[in-house]
Amino acid sequence: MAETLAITRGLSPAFDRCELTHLPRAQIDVDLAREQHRRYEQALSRLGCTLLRLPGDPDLPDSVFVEDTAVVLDELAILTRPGAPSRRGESDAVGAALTVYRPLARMTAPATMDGGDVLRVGRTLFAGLSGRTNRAGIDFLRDAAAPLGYRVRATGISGCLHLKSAVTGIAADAVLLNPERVDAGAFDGLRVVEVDPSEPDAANALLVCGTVLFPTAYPRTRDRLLASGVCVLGLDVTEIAKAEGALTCCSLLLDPGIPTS
Ligand code: CIR
Repeated sequence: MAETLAITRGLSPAFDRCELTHLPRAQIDVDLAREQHRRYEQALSRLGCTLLRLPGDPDLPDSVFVEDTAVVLDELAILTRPGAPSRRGESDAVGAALTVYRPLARMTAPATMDGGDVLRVGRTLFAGLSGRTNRAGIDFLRDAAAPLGYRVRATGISGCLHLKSAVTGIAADAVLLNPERVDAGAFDGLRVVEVDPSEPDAANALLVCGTVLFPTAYPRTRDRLLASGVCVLGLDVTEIAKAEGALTCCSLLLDPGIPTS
């Protein structure tokens, strides 16, 4: 089986000054958030990932959310230009780590994109048009990825931060989604599991080596996942959720074995 490298980044001491868009600011227990993040990393290791852990940056409150800084394909990594200006300094450290494993392309203005807006299913990249990712960002992604054989599909979302707040992959041929946030019709041909209507934030799950990491806060949707035959591992991420973060945002997963040229 292919090896999986998980790039993560430690929690910034300034984590409680994170960006917030859809949530009111609630007091974050930063020590507990750090412990929850440690358990997340531990779960990735246990599931077979090799961890590459970058240090958190005291000047970059959201730097733990490495997913947003890059879109990693088999052939290329695209360093994004995050939609929130406060996050644009995050890409350099991630780029320095990724350059060992992939050729890099760097997104330039006026394009903006958060990696949380890009969902890969096979050779299709669903790209969320959001408050963080603009049309120019999606065009940049298409220009970089289409010559490599990827199809890029702009996908509308509503009422949430990123595409992956609305839909994530739970198997090679299946997605978990909230139909209030994204049109299920966009995922034609895939098996769709819907979140329980009482758990609108439950669409972010992280598929790692055949197991789905999933927040313990959403038991009804977990039961739907189990009923659909998915193997689920629960994680408590309440403090990370207060920063509008979820499971996919805290890592970049890649096959380190794919050659750089
Ligand atoms: C932000 O607003 O940018 C951070 N507080 C949360 C980013 C979460 N990232 C993700 O879901 N991919």
